[in-house]
Amino acid sequence: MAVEKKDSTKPAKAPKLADPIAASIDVASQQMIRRAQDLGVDTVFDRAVNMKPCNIGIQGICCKNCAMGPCRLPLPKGGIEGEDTRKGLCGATANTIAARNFARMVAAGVAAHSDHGRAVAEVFLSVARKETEDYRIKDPGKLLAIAHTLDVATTVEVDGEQVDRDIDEIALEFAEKALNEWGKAEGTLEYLKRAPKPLYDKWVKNGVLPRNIDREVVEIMHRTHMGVDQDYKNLVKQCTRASLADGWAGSMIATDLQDVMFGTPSPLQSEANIGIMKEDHVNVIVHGHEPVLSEMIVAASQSQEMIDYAKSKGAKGIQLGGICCTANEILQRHGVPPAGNFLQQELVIVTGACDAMVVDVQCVFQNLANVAKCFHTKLITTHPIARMEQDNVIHIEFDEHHAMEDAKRILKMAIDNFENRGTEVVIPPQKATQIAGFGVESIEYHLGGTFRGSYYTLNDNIINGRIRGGAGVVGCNNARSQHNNECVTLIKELIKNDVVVLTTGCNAIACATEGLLTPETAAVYCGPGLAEVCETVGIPPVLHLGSCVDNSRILLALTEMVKAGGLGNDISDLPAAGSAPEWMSEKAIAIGHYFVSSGVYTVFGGILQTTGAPVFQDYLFKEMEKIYGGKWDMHTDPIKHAHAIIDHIDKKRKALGIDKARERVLMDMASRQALEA
Ligand code: SF4
Ligand code: MSK
Repeated sequence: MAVEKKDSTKPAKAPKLADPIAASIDVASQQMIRRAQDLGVDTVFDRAVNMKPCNIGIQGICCKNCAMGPCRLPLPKGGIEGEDTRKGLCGATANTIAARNFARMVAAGVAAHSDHGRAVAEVFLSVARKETEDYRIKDPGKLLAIAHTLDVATTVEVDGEQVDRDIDEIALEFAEKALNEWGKAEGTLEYLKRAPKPLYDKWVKNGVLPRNIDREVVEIMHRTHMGVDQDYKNLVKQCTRASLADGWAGSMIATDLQDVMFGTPSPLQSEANIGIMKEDHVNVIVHGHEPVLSEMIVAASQSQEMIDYAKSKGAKGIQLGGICCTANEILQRHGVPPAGNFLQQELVIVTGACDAMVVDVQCVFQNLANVAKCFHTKLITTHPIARMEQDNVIHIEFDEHHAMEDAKRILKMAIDNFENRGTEVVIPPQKATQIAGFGVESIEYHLGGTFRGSYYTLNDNIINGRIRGGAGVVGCNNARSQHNNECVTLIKELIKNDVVVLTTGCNAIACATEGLLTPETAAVYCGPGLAEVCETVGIPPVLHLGSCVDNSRILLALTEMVKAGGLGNDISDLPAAGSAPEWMSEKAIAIGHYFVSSGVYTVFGGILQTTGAPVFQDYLFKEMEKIYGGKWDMHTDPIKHAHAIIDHIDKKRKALGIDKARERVLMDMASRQALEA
């Protein structure tokens, strides 16, 4: 056969450029994508049009778990008729391969969240041992409230009477017991007892109580090694064990201890989008997930010493901003505005006004280094486990024992860099106002009031039909779909249909950018019932609950709804659902699986890498519901996605016998009068 030779004299094809309007619904992002293209700087949006995903990998049916592979098991054209005979060299079926791949995503997601949790617990131990002066316990009330979860006594007997125990003693015992949850030799995780009793009993009955956080991750890696667990149902069972160790322990401990050390969030006003950057200020963008360093950067940026230093270099002050979940952490507690979400990380550098970008762990593009090289931006990595190979990246390893010193060193570097900006600074003007800082406690306060602080009022409004139900809409952006479009379209459809939304992560930043996080949104976008409740109480219909690890707050909010009564006995009885419309991270799979294993119907946008193994996918999409009351689902179209959630909520309302109440609430005045007559 004649082989056509490549003509090496032909110039290489120029890479295609993304259409900025097709790439993002956000005008500021469109402007920055265009500017990057004009300057010859490639961004994720351009790379996405030049590299298509592998058609077999995307279906979850490529195995590279041993060197006899990769073995690829494409679905036959026209689907499978009769027996599915596809198998790898070792005989692994499509179900085994897809389940192993899925399980490894769960393991990576659990590891990421929980390692973050461990780092926070270690800092908390340093605080309890008085090894650092830079951090302290800001919310002792929260520590007292969670002490019981690890059997830490808050009182001691003195002369036959119970008196308050010393808070430092409580902190030390709690810190040691919390860290033990990662590697204890016996028993099961104590934190899971915070779940409703019927749910906990379900986990006991099915033998999925996690033993310790690290072990469940290690066991997934063992089971998915070549030739170990070759039963997809048994693999899914281990996914449940590991993901529960994340949602109800690793992530939950992270959230709790961050609140204890840095303060429990309460509602506050801020802004969002690239337009928060200021031309005449030193702009420092923090990005990643762990708030331990960024808390210190916030404190240092407010110190007179640093403000004076910035002024001495010709700036009017220091403007902090965030990307991804580090942004959410410092937004929730200090009102520091996010400059953008996941897909905007390169774009903030393209402004030419980013004097330093400080990154810690997770969701950080390696290409930031290439973009930073085209501008004056100092890119600073700070975590020993997250470095970059490019030589323009500066590594300043952060240590909680001299946290303030490290933070000031980083800020000084940014301030010194202010004078190196080029003349061509372009900051898009777009920014939106937002109310953020919600949590389990503040929802209770806002909806229950000072004297009746409980979820009773929320439940009551669900029972009487003003609120149809609730949805936790969380997760990332994904360059395979238009930036922010799925998140925003889905949420608008939900609130139009009286579904109150709890949001976290990059989805929350998308909502903030599009102006959905203000109480005024209710009158514009909500159905009449939800609008009435939001206007009466003064809250947005979309409540920002924080970062990725703060999805644990959603689990606890659902638990409070069960406890408040009137909506069944378990999370699976509630008219509620979970969703990740633009997911991309392995952490999203871990979150989805702990939601499902906690009884929540959970819908993902885009595509789940399970479609190439229909039997395994059916197990996730149908069979899991019979065990835990929750199941996976997938919808690419955001409107269909929203209506799958609404249908599920209506099904649950019917089962609870509260569907008629909603019909009454939604009757217009004429129908009411006709009925009264
Ligand atoms: Fe192929 Fe089996 Fe090796 Fe996977 S484990 S690469 S299916 S031989
Ligand atoms: S940062 S995991 S892109 S939400 Fe938590 Fe955003 Fe997803 Fe990262």
